[in-house]
Amino acid sequence: MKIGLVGYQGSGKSTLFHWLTGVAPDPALAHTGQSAMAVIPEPRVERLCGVYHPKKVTRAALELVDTPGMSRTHEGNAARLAMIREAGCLVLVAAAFDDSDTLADLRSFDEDLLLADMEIVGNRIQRVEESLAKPLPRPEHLQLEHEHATLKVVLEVIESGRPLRESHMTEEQQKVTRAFRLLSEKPRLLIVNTADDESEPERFTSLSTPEATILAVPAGLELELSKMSAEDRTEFEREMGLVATDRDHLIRTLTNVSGQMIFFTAGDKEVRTWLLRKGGTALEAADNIHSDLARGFIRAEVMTVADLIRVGSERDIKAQHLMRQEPKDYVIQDDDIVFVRFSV
Ligand SMILES: Nc1nc2c(ncn2[C@@H]2O[C@H](COP(=O)(O)OP(=O)(O)O)[C@@H](O)[C@H]2O)c(=O)[nH]1
Ligand SMILES: [Mg+2]
Repeated sequence: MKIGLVGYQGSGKSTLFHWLTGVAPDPALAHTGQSAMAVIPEPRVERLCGVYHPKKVTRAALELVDTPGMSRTHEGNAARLAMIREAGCLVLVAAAFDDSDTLADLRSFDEDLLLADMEIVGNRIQRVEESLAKPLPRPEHLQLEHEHATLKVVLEVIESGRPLRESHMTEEQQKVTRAFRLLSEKPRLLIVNTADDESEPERFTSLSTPEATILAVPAGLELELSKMSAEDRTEFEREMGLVATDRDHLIRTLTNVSGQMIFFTAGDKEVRTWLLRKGGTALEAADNIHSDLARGFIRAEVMTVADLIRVGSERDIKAQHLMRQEPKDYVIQDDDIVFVRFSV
């Protein structure tokens, strides 16, 4: 899943991208969007290494895309919106390090997304109406009528100013709108890019709601700090009385907001974390590892990291019957270590 960093020009998207991925924004890619991975920190990996002493450790990563900033004047935004459409999750960045009206920017950006959705759905309704005015075979006519009725309801929600992500769309509505990749349907995290000397980040973060988590990050400062040696950094933080942003917390929050989770595979060769959508099954987990594992899936053997650390070895896990045999449709839980049995 691509996670798009979006927002108005100059809000600090590229700065945040640089800090989170360690990859410097390339001016040549500024208009097309630039993608890089941000490794997901997971302290349980170290604990698994204590059990397996693997030759290799691999961590799952989020794919971040630095998109060209939207213009407040709406000029040239169509192409930029097309890029945002490809993302499965959005990080909305708003400036709070200058004299920007941060909260107004967040609100108005959300309105821009709603307007874009309104236009797409409205245009489709119009085209369906044109088709319905012509003679059509009955099954096609019925299908278009159904699409028309569904889209009308969706349009009403958007016109009421409610983002689709908060409207609990029915499966039918989702089916009809899926291909449009509507913007207000995407899950999103709000990041307020604060000044180096921001003394009251709570004025933003306290506005978080269950639907919209707001994090405050001095992205410019964090990027500078990340370029320093550990010693210089500690010294600098102490002198300035700074509390470093919890980058790990940010990345984990983003993983969660994007509707994803991680699961583990572990052995003497490799300890590894993998991404899976929340609610994903053993079969989907197998498919993420390799499509062959999904095709030949027999069963998954599942234990938890907590159990393994507690009893100390796989042998004791088996002896204490803590290794579960799970079928295809088992829903993977946080803390699961998965071993897929398959036939070729
Ligand atoms: N003081 C300060 N300046 C920042 C911060 N983040 C970005 N900037 C500056 O704001 C300008 C735009 O930042 P950039 O990341 O390119 O924004 P983008 O257009 O959203 O990609 C650049 O000159 C940055 O150096 C910040 O946290 N503090
Ligand atoms: Mg930029």
